[in-house]
Amino acid sequence: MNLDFNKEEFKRQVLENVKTLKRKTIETATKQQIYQAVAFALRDLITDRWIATHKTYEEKDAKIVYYLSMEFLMGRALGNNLINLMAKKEVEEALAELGINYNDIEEEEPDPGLGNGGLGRLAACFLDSLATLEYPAYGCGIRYRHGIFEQKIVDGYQVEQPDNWLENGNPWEIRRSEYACEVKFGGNVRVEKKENGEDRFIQENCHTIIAVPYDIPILGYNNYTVNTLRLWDARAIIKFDFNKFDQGEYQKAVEQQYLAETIVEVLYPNDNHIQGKELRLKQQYFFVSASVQTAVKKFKSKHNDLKDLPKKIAIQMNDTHPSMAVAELMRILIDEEDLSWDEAWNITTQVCAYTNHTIMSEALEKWPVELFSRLLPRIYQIIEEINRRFCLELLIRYKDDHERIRRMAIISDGQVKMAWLAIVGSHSVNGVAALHTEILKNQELKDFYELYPHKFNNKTNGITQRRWLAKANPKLAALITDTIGDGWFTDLTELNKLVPYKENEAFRKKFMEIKYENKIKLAEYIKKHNNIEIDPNSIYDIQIKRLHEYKRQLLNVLHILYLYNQLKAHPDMDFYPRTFIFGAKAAPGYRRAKLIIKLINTVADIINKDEHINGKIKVVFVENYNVSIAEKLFPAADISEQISTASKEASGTGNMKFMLNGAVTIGTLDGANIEIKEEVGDENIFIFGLTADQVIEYYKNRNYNPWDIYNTNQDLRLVLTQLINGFLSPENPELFREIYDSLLNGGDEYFVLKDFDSYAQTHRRIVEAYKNREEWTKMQIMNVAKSGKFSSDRTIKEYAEEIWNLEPIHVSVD
Ligand code: HBZ
Repeated sequence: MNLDFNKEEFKRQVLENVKTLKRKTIETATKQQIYQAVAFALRDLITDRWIATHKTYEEKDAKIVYYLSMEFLMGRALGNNLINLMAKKEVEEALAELGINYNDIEEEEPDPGLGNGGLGRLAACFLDSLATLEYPAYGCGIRYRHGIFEQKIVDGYQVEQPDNWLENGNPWEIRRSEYACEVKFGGNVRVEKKENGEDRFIQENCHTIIAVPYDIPILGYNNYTVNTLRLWDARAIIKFDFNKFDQGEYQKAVEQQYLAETIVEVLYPNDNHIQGKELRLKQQYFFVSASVQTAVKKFKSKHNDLKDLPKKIAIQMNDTHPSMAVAELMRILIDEEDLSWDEAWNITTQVCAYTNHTIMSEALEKWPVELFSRLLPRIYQIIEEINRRFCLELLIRYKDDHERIRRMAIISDGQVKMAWLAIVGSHSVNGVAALHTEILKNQELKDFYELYPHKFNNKTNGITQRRWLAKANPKLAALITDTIGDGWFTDLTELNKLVPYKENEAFRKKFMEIKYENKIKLAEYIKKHNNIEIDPNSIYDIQIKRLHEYKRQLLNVLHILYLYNQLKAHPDMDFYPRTFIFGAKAAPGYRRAKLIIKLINTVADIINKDEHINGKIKVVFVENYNVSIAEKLFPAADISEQISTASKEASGTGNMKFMLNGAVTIGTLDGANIEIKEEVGDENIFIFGLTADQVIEYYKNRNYNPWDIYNTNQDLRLVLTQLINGFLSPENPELFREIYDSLLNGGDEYFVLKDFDSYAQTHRRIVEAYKNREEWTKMQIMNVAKSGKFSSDRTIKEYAEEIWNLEPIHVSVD
């Protein structure tokens, strides 16, 4: 334990909190109230080191990284904080002595879902690693009143309900109104002459919103570092002029408050897709401006010369969503700090860095000039000037290659290209897996790579082992620690030491038992939530991630239907029992993705109800997939489905969570799957399908015809026909016509049919391998043992050393 933890004192504090906060006794308090009392008691214990951390950073004048992200998919804090404080056992005991079951309390915490998927969860893993590695860091984002919607499945369809995570308040946050700042929208820009004859730009007639920060502590593992996640809330400025405060003024003031608050009302629920809404642009500038202003203010409180800014702060932009940071920093340096353009530009490009998370063209952010310039006139003006100077540079370099210059311009075709702004305004541009970075360099961002080769670099994603092994899979974590010690908590490559144990029968037995226990626990969860019985002796084959056509849940479900047809046609065939589990939210406006959810549930219903197959196949769609549910799924998996169309998945991080928990991957050569294969070896992973190069070739040559496959593969033809012949939905045979058409008449953009045969064959190989339980267990152990590279600690160290030039700062508490 690394906490000065006094059990009696802690119990006393919990009782006290129940009384003073809730006016209850421990006997009469609800579980939710007890959860809050426990959370507050822990926050108290953390506060001293939180203060000490900031004092240390001040005293050492540390360089700080600001990680700007529209999304932080944190998951529950209680259990994770106890892991990092190494106080889980003690707190469990203290609560038990009060007659409270810790697990019940943990389930009371709402899951803060302030993100969509991989990008938001990556930000959360990064914060954990930054604190554990003692790097001075702020996460900066938005305190959405409503995070990602809650998904209900009604009659097989996804239905969205608002997520009310703040309903009971959030015991982990502290409102810091003393650090509020103003953010300006709209109005116009007036130019006046400075004494030296230069122009001064003044924003007038603006609509000003107040940004109020809420701070959440981010604990390092086994150290005294407590960093801060700063989430901004929006308030209106209400000037109380009591003389004028008649009915109309009052109404106006309340309205203004309401309008201001809509900025932070809701997280946009799209993943890898943009919606181009004015409110989204407001959200972006709102949190970027507040965060950048704060960073500069903090610097100025200790330093005079802004040229030193890059020595003291780094800004990392998590995708293009915060890319206005480039223009906002320019605005502050020029308009407020009186620097020249060149000085300001030099500073800005040294401070800013950009991470790209996708090559999906529908995710590339572009804003109409009309909207942008109306909402953010001064920022737009600055971007115009950045663009003007940039195009001049291009003209000098590329002379009359006008086509190239047009492609590269930050403003063109009436749109502002946010990725171009991010690249031009940064000193570093990184992809999130080796293949992804290569595709950026050679395809999507080729023009920019040729211009700025030095900016491009790869930072393969990672995940935190504290949440995804220690917390999610305590039994496996304990077995590993008993076997090789606890070094893996802070150095995941220690897991390599497990390699020889795959030959140790006693170890294998324990490993298998733990997987089996985790599978039983998941079966209980599924029985409770889906009322479906699944067999823990069956193969658990799991695909959990956002629903997107490129992620190809459709390939998975068509294959399940194919297996079912086989089993029906040959009831006596040798068939190893399989359980297919899905978890996925679809963007509410993504019609086809929602239809695929309906398809999965329809297939599930038919198969699960069919008594003639003796339960040999079960299909489960887990409702409302989120971080907490993920923690139950990864530890129970035998097979990890990572089957995106090659070249489309930038990295994936779920693939790493499965591996760390001993599941074997079936996957395409996409994203980080390639690096997983390199680590684990060809014999411990199942690869199928087209390569990225092949996919890209097909796109170029347009010579793929899905009908060729339809005409030659009769098993697949049957499955496709079942989509439209009433087999699945007799009451509405046309229900899945859209999916059928997308595959056959729409060109099968994601090569579902093209990869089907290879996928089916690879599944056959997997089942054969699974039957040899001892050899399979060795494969699972190898997956755990070789997952060391995929710790976010490794990733963060690379960012710190190669992009941010950041040093760890040790915090001690006397
Ligand atoms: O970022 C994901 C990638 O798809 C995944 O391959 C990668 O592992 C992960 C972390 O690098 N991208 C996203 O999750 N993207 C979004 O969620 C998103 C959200 C809003 C947007 C655009 C993208 O407007």
